Amino acid sequence: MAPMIVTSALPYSNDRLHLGHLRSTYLPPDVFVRYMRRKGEDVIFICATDEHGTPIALRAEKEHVHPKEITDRYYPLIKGDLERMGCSFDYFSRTTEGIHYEMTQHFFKTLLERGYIYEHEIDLLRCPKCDKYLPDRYVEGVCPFCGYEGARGDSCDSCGRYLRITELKDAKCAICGTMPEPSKTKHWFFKLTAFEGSLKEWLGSNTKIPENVKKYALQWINEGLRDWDITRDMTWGVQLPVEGGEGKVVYVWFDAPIGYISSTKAYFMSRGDQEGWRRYWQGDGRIVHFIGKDIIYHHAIFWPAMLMGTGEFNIPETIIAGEYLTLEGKKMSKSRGWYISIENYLKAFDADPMRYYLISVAPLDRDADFSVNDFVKRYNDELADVLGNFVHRTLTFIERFFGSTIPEAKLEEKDERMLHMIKNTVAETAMHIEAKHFRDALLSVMNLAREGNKYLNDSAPWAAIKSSPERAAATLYTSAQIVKAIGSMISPFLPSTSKKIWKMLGLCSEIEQLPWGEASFPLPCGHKIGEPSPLFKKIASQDVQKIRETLIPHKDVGERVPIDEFKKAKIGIGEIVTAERIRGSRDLLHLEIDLGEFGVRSCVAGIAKYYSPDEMLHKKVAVLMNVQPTTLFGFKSEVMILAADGDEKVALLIPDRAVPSGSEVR
Ligand code: B3M
Ligand code: ZN
Repeated sequence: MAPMIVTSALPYSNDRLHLGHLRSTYLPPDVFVRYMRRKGEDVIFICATDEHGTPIALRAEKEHVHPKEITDRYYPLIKGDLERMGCSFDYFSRTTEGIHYEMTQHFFKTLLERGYIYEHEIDLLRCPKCDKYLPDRYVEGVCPFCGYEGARGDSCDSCGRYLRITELKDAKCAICGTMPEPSKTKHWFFKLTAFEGSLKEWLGSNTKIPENVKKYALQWINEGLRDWDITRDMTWGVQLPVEGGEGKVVYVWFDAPIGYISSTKAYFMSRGDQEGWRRYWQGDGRIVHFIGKDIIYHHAIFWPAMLMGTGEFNIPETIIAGEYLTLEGKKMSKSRGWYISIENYLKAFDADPMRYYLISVAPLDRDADFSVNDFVKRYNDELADVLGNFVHRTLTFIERFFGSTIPEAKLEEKDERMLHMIKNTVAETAMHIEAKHFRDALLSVMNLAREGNKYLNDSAPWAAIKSSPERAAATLYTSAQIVKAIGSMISPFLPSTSKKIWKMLGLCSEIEQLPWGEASFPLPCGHKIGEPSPLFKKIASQDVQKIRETLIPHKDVGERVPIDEFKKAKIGIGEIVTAERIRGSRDLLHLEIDLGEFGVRSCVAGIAKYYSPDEMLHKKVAVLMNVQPTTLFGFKSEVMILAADGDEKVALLIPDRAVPSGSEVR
């Protein structure tokens, strides 16, 4: 088949990766590529770190270092984490390589010459206090399309739309918080509108692009495309190869996907081959991108249009976009510490169990959830009990009953049926992987292990060895063939488990070098197996808590308080008897609270943003009664209301059954 390049989205080099990234972007292509290599295809797997853009520049500015210092720090960490998870890139480059600057400038010049890039004066935002233009993430505000409050100057993370900076509502400078002002400046635009027809035709006629990608992309095209401002007022990035472009660089989303090409070129150059990269990007080369669903716009609209515009390169054959992964049912969030980093995961386990979980938990085009309990359950029930146990039982019986030698066998129908099933599974698994249905593929291998276990139980070689040794021999001959097939077919999914099985089977070939179809070639009678040992040690329930703490670290509560100190705080239940806004303050309410025998007390509470005076009235709430009194806006505040601070959602503490005012909380 024609040469194929497979890519994973290029991670920004200012942060380490977590399970969500693995699930959508890095594991699925690795499974695919490992399989394609065994099929003997001319395939390369390329990635790089995406080192430009405002998040990195902004972070550098905040840390008072050069952006390259940050990307130098993260490049080896990101690459190392992915390698330790078994991601088998042929090359992992960086977008700060010279070759990348050249390729990006080549794109810019070519598109300019062909009339797809033009200059235009526009209003951009300038921070009067920082005295500079604010590109992209230097501005935060509200999305004009969906109202999301955390939108940035270039896109909305909530609805996924690409934004123009001046469209953002309630814009603020990300460095100093000042409201920026519009100001005219010259920029370069990519004529995206010229590609509406071709993009639509490509998406409409391509049968390989999955529905989720097609649906979004076509919807956006139908909403109408707009020309795209591809330059920015900053110094960190690829300089414009044109006059008048001083002080500006290309937008990170213009240069990042070009990184796919420049990294391919870097790979071949590193092997002394100047032109090899062209095979994958030109002629009959096939391009397959794996991405997360939040960057469909960039890959299914901007990127193909850029490629079409140059007239030099092929257009992607397909774009696979993995949906989101939640953690224990909740959205992962780096800032809130709610995520599992690859780094932490690898402190507790090898790569394979997570590869297994993330590929088998749900199809790529569905949202999936990771939960520690479910992980442990699948590990124990599926990896240990189904896969591990089948392999272990088969090999230990062969060791014990046949001196570690594959016995001669007189096969009967039920043995033949299993051998037949091997052939079917090899074909079926291949079919699923080629359709990029990795979950189905893995399930079909696991199903063979499950059937193998059943077959072993039904045939009971441990009993037959006495009553009918020929039967035991046939059973173990057949089971050994199943083990071999599984060991071979599992290699794209669980590469190190596959190697272990290979070794226990006494095979010294490099599994990665063997053709896929070899999975169904039988081990010959008389072949000597190696030493069996368990593949997966079961996780005991008393260890689950420790695992959870390694995977999802929690915040420390800080300094501990001796109980006698705490007892000094007198907390009581009081009824709010009056409530009013305090004039001149947006945050404060003045309340009077009936605390029974402790009297009616005056209180100023910073709660006006969350509760209206009417909502407060007659509520019975928890109150710190002996706080040091103070005066605010002329009102005495002698007690303090207690409330839960739930991340923008403040909630009062209300007793769950009626108690008299003044009841103490202990
Ligand atoms: N650097 C990371 C992301 O948005 C971004 C991908 C670039 S792919 C060319 O997920
Ligand atoms: Zn939005």
